[in-house]
Order: sequence, then structure tokens, then C-alpha cells
Amino acid sequence: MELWHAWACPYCMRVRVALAEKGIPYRSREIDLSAKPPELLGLNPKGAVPVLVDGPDVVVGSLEILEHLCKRWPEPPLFPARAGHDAVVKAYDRIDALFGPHIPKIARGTPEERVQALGAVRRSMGELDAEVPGSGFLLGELSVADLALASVMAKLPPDWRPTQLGFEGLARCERAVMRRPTVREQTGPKLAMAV
Ligand SMILES: N[C@@H](CCC(=O)N[C@@H](CS)C(=O)NCC(=O)O)C(=O)O
Repeated sequence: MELWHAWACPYCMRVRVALAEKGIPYRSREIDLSAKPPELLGLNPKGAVPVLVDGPDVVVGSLEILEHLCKRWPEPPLFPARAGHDAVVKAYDRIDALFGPHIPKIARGTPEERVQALGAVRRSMGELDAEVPGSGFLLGELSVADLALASVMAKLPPDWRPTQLGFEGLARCERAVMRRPTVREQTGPKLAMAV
């Protein structure tokens, strides 16, 4: 199995975390988004990552890949049965709708765009904050929605994380998910591979 990905891409991060949580071995096909290999365009003409190649299956898009992985490797579950599949997908999409559009502007926007994006992130956090259960996971147990949130947190400047901004509910979630070794490894700076 091969994963085409870019290290700093938040959609790729969550797929790498899921692979690590499940202990699934795979071949890493890391790319530079500014110099996409023709082989990637053959797999996904849009040139976006992540893309998973699992035997004859070419799976494009983070949610589709996470669903594919969880079907083939159900344990540990990342679509917890108690929450229900549809509720997990809804929470996953909500994280992307609330934060996704602002992330590129935080990273690469003009100073003005950055200020606007950070304001929008703050409003999004306020919206989610009251809903986080005491367990710290968005749906009570670890799910792909938490992996999506972790990848967003990883892209925020450290002083704009919920803990720093005083969003207590989301700060619980941040602590619960960011402390996982898989999340730290796959959303942090890239470490040199051991030889
Ligand atoms: N909805 C897609 C979004 C994937 C996406 O936007 N990936 C970005 C990198 S973070 C990408 O490959 N963009 C294409 C480009 O930069 O040319 C998913 O969930 O996988």
C-alpha cells in the first residue's frame, strides 16, 4: 500500500495519524506540492493529496481514505459505533468548514488576511467550544473528527491554540488529542528517518 502525501498538508496528517493508530504498514510517497510528479497526476488528475493506492484501489481525498482504512482495518475504531457513522462524518466536515478555508491564509496570507483569518478561527473556536464533552474527544471517543481537529491545531500559531485563547472545552480536546504519540509524530516537524 502506498500513501501519496505532503508532510505539512493537514489532510495528509490525519491520514498518516490513522495509519499509525492502526499500525498499518505503507510505503510513503511524499511529494513537493510545487513540483508534482506525473505519476501522481496519473492517479489524481487534480493533483491533490492525499491519495492512497491499495492494490487495485486508488482512493482520493482524506475522508474517503479514512473510510477505506477503517473498513479494511476496523481496530481501533475511528468511526466509533456509539456516535454513529453519519455523526462522525458530519463532525469531520464541520471541522473543515469552520477552519479549512482560513488555514492557507494563516500560513501564506498578507498581514491583513492573516489578521482576518485569525479572527475567523477565533469565532469558529467559540462556536465549537461549548459542545465538547468532558472526555475531551469531540464525539466522546477518539474519532476521525478529532484527527481533523488535531491537524488544524497543528497548523495554528502556538499562541492561537484553544489553551492559549481560553476556550476550555476545546482546550480539553486539544490536550486529549495532541498528547497522542501518533499525533505528535505525524503533525509535528518532520524528523529525519532512522537508517
Ligand atoms: N478535500 C481534500 C482536500 C485535499 C487538499 O486540499 N490537499 C491540498 C494540500 S493540503 C492539495 O493537494 N492541493 C493541491 C495543490 O496544492 O496543488 C481532502 O480532504 O483530501
